[in-house]
Amino acid sequence: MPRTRFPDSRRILVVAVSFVLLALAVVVVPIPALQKPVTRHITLNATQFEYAPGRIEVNQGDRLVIDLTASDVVHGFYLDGYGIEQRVEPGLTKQITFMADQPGKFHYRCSVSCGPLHPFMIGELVVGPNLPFGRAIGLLLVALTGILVYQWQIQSALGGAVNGST
Ligand SMILES: [Cu+2]
Repeated sequence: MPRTRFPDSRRILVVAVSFVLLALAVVVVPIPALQKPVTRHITLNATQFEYAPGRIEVNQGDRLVIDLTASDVVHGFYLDGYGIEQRVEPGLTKQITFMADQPGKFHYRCSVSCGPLHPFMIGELVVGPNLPFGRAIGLLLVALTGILVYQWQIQSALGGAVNGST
């Protein structure tokens, strides 16, 4: 019976389409890496006993302009790794400007004893490394694996059809 041929050619079409889509994805994904580093304005509010936001994500090379505010008592800001320290009084704004040139995770913590839970007043700055190339390679590997699996499925399906007809 020739009915097995139709699904097989359909599968090949699916493989071809997914290959094109994945190839496009690989081409498109590295584009953000080509973007120039940007200046990021962040308002960071300190309150007993947390920062808002508690997590800041930037890309390596970005320039950060942090407007530090405090909404209750005097708080501080100390950024591990960068050695930046600032202190802010409630109602005022302190601007902290620096280049996120080191990749990694860095804690920022309150540097002014502000109450019983002061030691737990910690936030996290994530400076993403320039890994789009690695990401593209990873995506390519996933795509290749997918294609190989598809081809293997088609071959085993064809093999099954041949065996079934004989
Ligand atoms: Cu504090």
